[in-house]
Amino acid sequence: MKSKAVKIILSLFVIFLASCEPSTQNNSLAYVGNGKVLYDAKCAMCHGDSGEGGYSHKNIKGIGLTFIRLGIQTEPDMAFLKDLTLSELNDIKNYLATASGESLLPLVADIDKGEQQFRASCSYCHSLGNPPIEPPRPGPDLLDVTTKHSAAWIGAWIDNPQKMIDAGAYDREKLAKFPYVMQDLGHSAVDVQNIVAFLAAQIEKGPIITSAPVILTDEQFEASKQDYFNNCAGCHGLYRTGATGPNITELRTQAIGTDGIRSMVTYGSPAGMGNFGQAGELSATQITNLAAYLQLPPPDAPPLPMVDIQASWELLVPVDERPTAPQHTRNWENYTGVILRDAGQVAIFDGDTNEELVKLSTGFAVHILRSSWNGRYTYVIGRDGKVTLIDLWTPLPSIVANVKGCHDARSVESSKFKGFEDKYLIEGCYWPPQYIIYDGLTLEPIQRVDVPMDDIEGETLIENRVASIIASPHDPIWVVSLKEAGFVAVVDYSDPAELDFPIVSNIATAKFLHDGGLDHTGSYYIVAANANNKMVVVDLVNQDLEAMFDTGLIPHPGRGVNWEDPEYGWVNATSHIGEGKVSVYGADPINRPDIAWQVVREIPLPSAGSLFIKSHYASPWVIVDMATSATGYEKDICAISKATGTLDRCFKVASNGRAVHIEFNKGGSEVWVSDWHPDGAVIVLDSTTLQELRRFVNLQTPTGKFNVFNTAHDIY
Ligand code: DHE
Repeated sequence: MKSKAVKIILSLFVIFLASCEPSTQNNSLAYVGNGKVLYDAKCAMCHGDSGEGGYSHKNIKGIGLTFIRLGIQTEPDMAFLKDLTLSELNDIKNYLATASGESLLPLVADIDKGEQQFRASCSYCHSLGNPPIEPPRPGPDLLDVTTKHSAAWIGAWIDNPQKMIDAGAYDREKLAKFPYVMQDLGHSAVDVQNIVAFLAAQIEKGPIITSAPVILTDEQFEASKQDYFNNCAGCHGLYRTGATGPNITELRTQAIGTDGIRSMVTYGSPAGMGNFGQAGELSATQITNLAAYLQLPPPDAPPLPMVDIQASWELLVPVDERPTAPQHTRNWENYTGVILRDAGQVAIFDGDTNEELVKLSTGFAVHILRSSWNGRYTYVIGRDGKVTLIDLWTPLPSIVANVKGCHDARSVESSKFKGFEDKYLIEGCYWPPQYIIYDGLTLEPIQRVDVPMDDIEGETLIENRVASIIASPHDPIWVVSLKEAGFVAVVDYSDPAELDFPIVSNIATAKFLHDGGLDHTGSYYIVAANANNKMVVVDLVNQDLEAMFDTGLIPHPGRGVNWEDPEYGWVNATSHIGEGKVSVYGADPINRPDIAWQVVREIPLPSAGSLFIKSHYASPWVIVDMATSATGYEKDICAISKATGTLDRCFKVASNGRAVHIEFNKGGSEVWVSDWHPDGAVIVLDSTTLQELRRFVNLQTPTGKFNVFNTAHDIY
């Protein structure tokens, strides 16, 4: 009875609206064209490409203006269209009168398949009536979502979140409450429809019960341990307490649940987590096993005592058998070492002749290269803690020594202060919590030092990783970032008689220190405390904390970048993993104290997921990657104009994989970018026009690139 009355009122309303229809209804092609543009932008997500039904299952081809207006008045999910003018609605109507196309969506959805899809792809970000977790899931609970929105709207949102936001179909105030916009996971329309049907059916059943973890055999446990070490430990810690990524100790992973872990590892997140499943880096079985492994307590990690480090040392060419001058006429200062990560190799290119000179086998999953003080030697550090010493003066670059001081490592640096050039080398370990000092020319182990296990708040740590290390140009010291502790340790190498290479002071800064480099004068070490969204500035002259300031979500500068901004003088900058933004900050406390260590420009990027930013004084551009973008920009780089401080352009450079890490040639006329893929390449661009000059192909997983001169002289 009640519904009949409603229908009568609606009919009267329709008649009323019809009487208000504009008298002129233009059917010309121009109007149809405009109508199509409007329809595509505002309506196609719910009603299908040509009004054939889409997720709404209502064929609206040939619909009258009156009914369009009625829908806007009565359907809450269409209310966002109320700002369209009558003439715009008329254009849409005219387009729908001509549109053709058939719906491919089945009328009946498969709820069971929808449940599988929900578990596999939605269940980290969204609970379904389950208790909240800490830190909270990034998206809302969805148990009652189908009572708040129509199936058409939910389908359209899952299928195309960005288009829905652009259309104004998602309430912006509500959207701002979430840390990031849901990514398009690439579901087919049928999958989307199934998920929506599952959500509607679940209301009656109540909270979803998460899948139980699989029981791992000893072999599977060991394989998952290795998968965790290779793919996860760097960000989450060997003991999983979190750093660049969040805490994933077993209490939290059990609360996230098997489905949630699987969905996160498969699809990643716009906040920086890699999409290991989607990218084909881990198989579905590996991910399922990893989800079980992560819900068990972490196994204890082994020590690496000095006796084992000494046993690993190999001196292949003693110093007195090495050349005293280059044994070739090449411009070795313009060599560039390219890391071939998964091959465990470094390829060395002659930047003058564009020849690949050698591929040398080094440590597993090689991480970075550092140059000796004048560049003659290259030090290579593998994630397996193996340090390799390469001599560039032999006819072709060759390995002269190697040693392993850690089970897991990311950084190495030689002594560079006058009088100590390359006398010593420090290797910082992710595990065990120690650093090792070697003879800089032979890699003979000299000293192993445990790092302190207290953080800046006085808490005792189970893991304290050595992150970036820089040799100060002002004193015989290295500054060493202690990640979990939040201290920048000062290691003195001036007292070789004692051979104990102690930490002489611990500068309290912020926890989760990661990567950093020098300012343009070499007087400040600027490092990201990335999980704290801060940059930390250490004064190398006074050896104390100069400043700390917020930039954005998970700053990740690499060694950073410095240039002279026309308005703000010398500046430095960082991009971010967690948001699409470059923060430029004043870095000249002498001439511009008013803005020193303050963010002066925030330059939006089209995507989060940036890992590196770099320039060269000879280039007009600051170049930034978005290598871990989960929103389709992982193959692109962006160029920021130094002259205007604005984003000039972003463009695709990588063909097969992710565009990652930027390096310039010695003179700064070329930019080198890696296409990070098993069938990868290094793409070389003109550093002014940004046109492609050449590419070095057939490179397995190229990542970091280090020009000898630029690395030795901190040009970035
Ligand atoms: Fe790196 C620098 C740690 C992932 C390529 N990386 C650094 C530094 C640290 C670090 C501490 C600074 C060293 C220094 O300057 O002394 N990196 C870590 C991690 O913990 C993390 C997040 C996860 C992991 O498992 O290792 C990680 N890094 C990566 C990658 O996935 C990259 C892109 C490719 C790879 O090696 O797997 C990568 N990191 C690099 C590169 C640098 C680097 C190329 C040096 C940048 C420079 O220009 O100096």
